[in-house]
Amino acid sequence: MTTVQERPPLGASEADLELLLLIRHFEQQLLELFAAGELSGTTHTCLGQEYIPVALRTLLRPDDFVFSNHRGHGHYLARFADPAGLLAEIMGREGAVCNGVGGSQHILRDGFLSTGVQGQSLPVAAGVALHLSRAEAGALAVAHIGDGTWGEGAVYEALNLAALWRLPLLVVAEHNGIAQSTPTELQLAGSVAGRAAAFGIEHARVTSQDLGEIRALLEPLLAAARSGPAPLVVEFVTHRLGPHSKGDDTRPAEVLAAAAEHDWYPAVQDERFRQADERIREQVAAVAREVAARPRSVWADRGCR
Ligand SMILES: Cc1ncc(C[n+]2csc(CCOP(=O)(O)OP(=O)(O)O)c2C)c(N)n1
Repeated sequence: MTTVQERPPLGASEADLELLLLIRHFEQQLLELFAAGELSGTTHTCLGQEYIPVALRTLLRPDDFVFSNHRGHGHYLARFADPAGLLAEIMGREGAVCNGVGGSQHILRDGFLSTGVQGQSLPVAAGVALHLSRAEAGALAVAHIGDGTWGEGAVYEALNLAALWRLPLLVVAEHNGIAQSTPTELQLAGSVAGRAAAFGIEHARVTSQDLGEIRALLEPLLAAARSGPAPLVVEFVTHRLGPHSKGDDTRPAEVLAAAAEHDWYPAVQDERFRQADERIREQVAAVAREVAARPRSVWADRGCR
């Protein structure tokens, strides 16, 4: 069994560590709020996958457009560091990013759009990439999708045009081995790499959770996608620690234990970590108390922030 000491350090700067912990505690707080009956609807946490948007944080530019999916809180927090706005959105309270209309999965803010409809973002992202290639040289449209979403036809229409028209489209595939309750091997023929290759699209596979290693690998690839321009698929081999949404984990105990073995959280337990961990846990709890005390948001046609 891998022990804490044997795990590699994450290569995390102070800002990286704070963001990793912000996302982790935000997600855990959400699950607690649901369990306490404080939230309605549903939510999909990115527990275990936090390091992906954190690694990408320093590689993305302000003029890039990020398309997120149903598991998007980490993507949003890495872009805006705004837990109160996001929680207010999920709780339907004043100060919500989209007046509480979008909830957990549908957020629009300054070059950031999320959707809960699997595959929907890819054609839209390809269209935005086309615009960017004409109007904002060097900017990328970045779309996060899971492994299950490679079963959606819209993905391939988008990849086809992205390759044909040489669009600056970065597809981030968060391959956590399961789509809701279906293991990848039961729903995906071939591989993500093979599918990118079918369109002549560059593909990179990231197995590390070390932020420094990931950035060193991806920096030249993203630079090439920007300057080409050209599409790029980056596949993160990752692990979903929590349920699909709130309490719907169908995986047997040994599979859950194997996923937990890959958690970055126990791998960074030094003094710097422990101090930040406590501080940020309390900070997120304080945000939750403060947001819960706000008046309900009003569904008005005021657009999004
Ligand atoms: C078009 C469409 N079909 C089905 C669903 C229901 N659904 C939501 S998430 C999900 C699984 C997605 O799996 P994956 O792409 O692997 O992402 P993960 O949840 O593992 O992050 C499904 C089937 C949906 N939201 N949209």
